[in-house]
Amino acid sequence: MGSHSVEEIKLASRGLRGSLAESLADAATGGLRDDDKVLMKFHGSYQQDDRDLREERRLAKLEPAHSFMIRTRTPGGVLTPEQWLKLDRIATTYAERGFRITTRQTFQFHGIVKSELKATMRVIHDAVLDTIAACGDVNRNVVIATNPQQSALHAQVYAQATAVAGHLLPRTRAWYETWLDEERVAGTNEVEEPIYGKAYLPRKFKIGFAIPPYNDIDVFAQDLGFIAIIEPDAAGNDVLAGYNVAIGGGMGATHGDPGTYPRVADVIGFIAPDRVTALAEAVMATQRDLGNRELRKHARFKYTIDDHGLEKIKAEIEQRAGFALAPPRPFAFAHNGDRFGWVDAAPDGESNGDVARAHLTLRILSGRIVDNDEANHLSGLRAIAALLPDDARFRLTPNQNLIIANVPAALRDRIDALVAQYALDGYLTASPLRRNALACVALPTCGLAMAESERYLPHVLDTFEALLATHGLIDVPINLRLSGCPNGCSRPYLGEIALIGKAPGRYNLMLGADHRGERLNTLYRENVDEAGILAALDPLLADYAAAREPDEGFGDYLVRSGVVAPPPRRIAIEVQS
Ligand code: SRM
Ligand code: SF4
Repeated sequence: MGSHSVEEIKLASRGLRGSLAESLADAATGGLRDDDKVLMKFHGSYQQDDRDLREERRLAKLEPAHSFMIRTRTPGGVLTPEQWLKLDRIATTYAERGFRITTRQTFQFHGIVKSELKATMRVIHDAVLDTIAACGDVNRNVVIATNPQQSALHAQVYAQATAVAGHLLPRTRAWYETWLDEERVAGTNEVEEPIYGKAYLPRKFKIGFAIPPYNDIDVFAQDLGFIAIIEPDAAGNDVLAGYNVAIGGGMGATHGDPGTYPRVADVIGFIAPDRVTALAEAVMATQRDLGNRELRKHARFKYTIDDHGLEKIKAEIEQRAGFALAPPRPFAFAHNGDRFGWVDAAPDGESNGDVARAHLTLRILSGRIVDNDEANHLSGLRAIAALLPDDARFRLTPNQNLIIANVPAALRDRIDALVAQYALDGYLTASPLRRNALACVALPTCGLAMAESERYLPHVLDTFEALLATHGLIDVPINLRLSGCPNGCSRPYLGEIALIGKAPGRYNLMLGADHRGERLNTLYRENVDEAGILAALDPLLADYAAAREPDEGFGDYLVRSGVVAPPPRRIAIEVQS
């Protein structure tokens, strides 16, 4: 990263401007200056290179094949059909491999060359979207429950969550100046960052809103989670009473560094709905001021909490917010996956006018939307977007899937025909394993990948399905998650089975999480290849098939039968020497 620390770069950046303009104008290289690479993240983009080509280019004495990943900011992952069509143009004009729904309800485009970055950002702006704070040491895209069966509640929670997202957005005009050539007027564009200050946060910060009984956002993996508490009012109608607050979740860890670990969040109390924004600001400000700015590997909020103690952090939050948290209220999660297929929209929900509406959840493997030899999903979704009325919506799910929402009843058959024509109907026949599996991006773009993930998932699914079939378990929902390294972008430590990349072709096998997103898994085999993974799973699946209780999940069975010890709130990802 050059000679400056990230903290120095942020402080000297004049509101995230740095020398990005000069870096972008330098035609001698496809990359950016070192300090600008850091600042670029706050603009929602990463400099990457094609790792498949790295060695070949090194031998040819060429600089790496630089290109950029761009991540949008889409709180709750909601888009209009028109916005979809505009982003589709990026996928067909500037990006490689289509586009990709992420585990935080955003889109990522890969392979954009430096000279086309501005044009791409302009399309995003034209779609009334941006990429501000999609990456970097700031509050990231706020994730929001997507359950289409809870439309009225979803609308309420969505409104609150987007208000929080807007409130915590950096105020600098740097994005508009850099990408849209907004004129810089001395003195007026140098806005203060009232919440962040000049050094922003010590590290990334993540907020999510869950609506029980579904935990489709994995609320316990968030730095700050809000769990909607739904209670009957005097007339017996379900209403939003407020939120339980959970703090200190996080997945990231580093091989060989036992000071880093995945951790599930602690529920610290309950607040009324009108206190959400104040509470979110108080929690983020606590992390801003108490978080570790010396050691980036130890800078996430989970470490701040463990270093200072949960009670002290809670008191700090209450003092900053100006109110005390009430005791947490009861809630229960049933599942952390998505629910596929059509559901009718609730009449009092987000449906518009008198027309009956419905929502269709589609399975998108690894969130990758692309036209290739196997299917033309990009073209299919373009055709669907063109058919939808303005008030229909696309909703991205944090499980990398897609909901086509608010579809007028009269259009259902035509949508179904397009879904079938473009092979988007995999959700109808896929095994539960395939429907719920998550894989992070990893190779060839991710600079941190140690092993394959997205490209390996189809093979893993075929292999695991064959194994499940031999044990009569093909219809059992088992939650599988793959990550190409221990950073955990697919939230793998909440998978009933997880493979964590350790080296090419080698993974740590983690087992025993539940399917509610509440319990972490545990290291079962370290640094094993595919044969080792299958050899470890085979007898466990045989036992599970023989001895499981009705509806008992694989992870729950492994813990009940003592194969895996119930893990603590934080876990080691490798054997500690
Ligand atoms: Fe992530 C870094 C991809 C969700 C934990 N993540 C990265 C980078 C940017 C690699 C890098 O730093 O060079 C990856 C880009 C790969 C590529 O080529 O596109 C990357 N992360 C992703 C996405 C696209 C994975 C996906 O398959 O969908 C997700 C984008 C989310 C978004 O739209 O904002 C993504 N990353 C997550 C999540 C899951 C979540 O937030 O729910 C986590 C675990 C939760 C957490 O933060 O603890 C996650 N990503 C990390 C970490 C570990 C952070 C830590 O605390 O140690 C890194 C590495 C880092 O920050 O240093 C990382
Ligand atoms: Fe890259 Fe690791 Fe995240 Fe996968 S888990 S996208 S390999 S940083």
